[in-house]
Amino acid sequence: MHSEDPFRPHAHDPNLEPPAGDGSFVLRERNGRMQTITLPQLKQLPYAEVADCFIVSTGHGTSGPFIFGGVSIADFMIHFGEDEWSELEVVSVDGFGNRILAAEVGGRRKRPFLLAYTLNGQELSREAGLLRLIVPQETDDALRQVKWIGEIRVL
Ligand SMILES: Nc1nc2c(c(=O)[nH]1)N[C@H]1C(S)=C(S)[C@@H](COP(=O)(O)O)O[C@H]1N2
Ligand SMILES: [Mo]
Repeated sequence: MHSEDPFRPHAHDPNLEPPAGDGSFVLRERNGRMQTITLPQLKQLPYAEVADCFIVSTGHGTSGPFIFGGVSIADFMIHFGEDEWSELEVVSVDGFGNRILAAEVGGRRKRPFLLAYTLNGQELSREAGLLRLIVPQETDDALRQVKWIGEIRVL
């Protein structure tokens, strides 16, 4: 992990050596409690798909359209009993991160923010991030599309 602020990435180069891991991550709750959540656990939660997603990079072009599938951030937070959160930090194991505000994911969204573990109906490969934050609305520099999620902090 590098030492820069994960919320202010300095480089847009793709990570050519995907970090180790099996897709599990740590949820740090508002009360400070930590729990490890595995991909099989996530697969028990309601599944949602969002089509026509693009990964838009200033540095290396646009890819897509993709259908990403997984659990919506809203369902995930409800399931884990965190109903009074205001902000999440989603941080990858390679030190890349993004913040999500509750107001962005509230209500019933047609194109929900996802903890995605499928791409076009197949499991996400390690190269593609294993478990990845998908923000369908982001169409500029892909800084919100966090691959290899390692920790989610509830604030
Ligand atoms: N964990 C992690 N996620 C990341 C990055 C990264 O370096 N590490 N780079 C971001 C940037 S800048 C881009 S352009 C996209 C690239 O996604 P792709 O590999 O699907 O093209 O991933 C985003 N998510
Ligand atoms: Mo990027």
